[in-house]
Amino acid sequence: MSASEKRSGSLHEKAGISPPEITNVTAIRQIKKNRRQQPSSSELIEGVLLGNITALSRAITLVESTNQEHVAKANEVVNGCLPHANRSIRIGITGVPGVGKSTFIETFGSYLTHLGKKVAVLAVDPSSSISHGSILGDKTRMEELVKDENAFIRPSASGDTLGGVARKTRESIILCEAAGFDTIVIETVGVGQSETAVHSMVDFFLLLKISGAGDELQGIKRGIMEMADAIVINKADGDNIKKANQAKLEFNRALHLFPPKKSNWQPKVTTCSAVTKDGISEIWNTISDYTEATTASGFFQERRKEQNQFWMMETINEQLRLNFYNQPEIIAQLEQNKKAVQNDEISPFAAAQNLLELYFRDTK
Ligand SMILES: Nc1nc2c(ncn2[C@@H]2O[C@H](COP(=O)(O)OP(=O)(O)OP(=O)(O)O)[C@@H](O)[C@H]2O)c(=O)[nH]1
Ligand SMILES: [Mg+2]
Repeated sequence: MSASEKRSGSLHEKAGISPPEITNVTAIRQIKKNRRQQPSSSELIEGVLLGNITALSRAITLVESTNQEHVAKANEVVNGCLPHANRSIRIGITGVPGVGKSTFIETFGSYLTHLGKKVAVLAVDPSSSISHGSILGDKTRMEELVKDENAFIRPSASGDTLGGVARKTRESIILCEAAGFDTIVIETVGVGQSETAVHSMVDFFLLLKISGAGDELQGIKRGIMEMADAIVINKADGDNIKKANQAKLEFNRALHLFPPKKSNWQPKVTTCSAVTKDGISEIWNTISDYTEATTASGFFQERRKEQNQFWMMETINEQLRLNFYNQPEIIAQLEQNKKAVQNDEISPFAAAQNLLELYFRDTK
C-alpha cells in the first residue's frame, strides 16, 4: 500500500492524492477546534422538552443510529423523555401508492395546525433504504406543512428490517410527544407487513382508498379492513364525487359484516378530497369522537399499555433473531443445512435443531 492510500482519517479521503503534511495538520487542528461538541444526553433531553427542533432532530438521529455508543445514549434520552410523552393522539395512515397519502397529510396536517395543534409526521417504510424515504421525496408535496412551524416532518428511518424501522419510529413518537407535538401522524405504504407494525403503534388507524371501477372490495385485504377505524375515500372531487359516494356505501355495507371491535368503535366510512379540502374537518371530528369514546371506556389507555408490552416482546424477538443469524458458526452452516433440507437429506426439524444447538453451545 502506498502512503497516499493509507487513509487514516476523514481528511485523507481521496486515494491517490496525498495532502501536504503541514496544511493537513493545521487543518485537522482547526477542524477539531471548530467541531461542535456533541450535546450530552441531559442537554438533549432538556432541548427536546423545550420543544427545540434541532434537539429533537438530533435525538431522533441518535435513536436511528446503529452505533453501540449511540444506542446507549439514545436509551437515556428516550427514558428521560418518556414521563413527558403520551399526551397525544397517534394516527396511522395507510393506502396504496398513488392514493394520495402525501397530499392528504399536507391538507390534513395544515388543517390541524390551523386548529392550534402541533403535528409531527413520521413514516414507516422499510423499502426506503433504497428510495431514501417516501416522505423525503415528497417534501415538495408537503410544501405548506414543511414551512409550518407547528409541524415537524421526518422521513422514514432508512433501514434494516421492518422490526428495526418500526422500533425507531416508536421511539421517535415518544421524542416528538415530549417536544410538545400532540398529533402524531405515521404514514405507511399499503404493502407488506408495515401496516400491521404501524397499527400496533397508533391509537387510530385510517385507511385511504380511491373509488375504483365499481367493485370496491376487490383486492383489499381483509386484515386491513379489520384494522381500520376509518376508511376514507379520497379524490372525491369533480367527476369522481358520484363514484366516491357509491364506494362509501359499499364499504359501509362490508364493514357491518365484520365482528364488533374490541374498542366497541364502529368504523366510519367517509369521502374527502385532499385537493379541494372537502371532508377534511369531518375526518378530524371522527377521530375526536373516537378519542372521546375510547378514553371514557378506558380502552384508549389500556391499548397503549398493551402496545408497550407488545413492543418490548418484539424488541426481544428481533434482537434474538439478529443475534442468531449473525453468529459466524450459524452463517457458516446455514446454507448447507438449507440445501440438505431441500434435498430431503435431513428433516427441517432436525436441521433447525442442529443449528440451534450450535448456537446455544456457543452463546452459553
Ligand atoms: N383529484 C385529486 N387528486 C389527488 C387528490 N389527492 C391526491 N391527488 C393526486 O394523486 C397523485 C398521487 O398523490 P400522492 O399524494 O403522491 O399519493 P401517495 O399515496 O402519497 O403516493 P406514494 O407516495 O407513491 O405512495 C398526485 O398527482 C396528487 O396530486 C385528491 O383529493 N383529488
Ligand atoms: Mg407519498
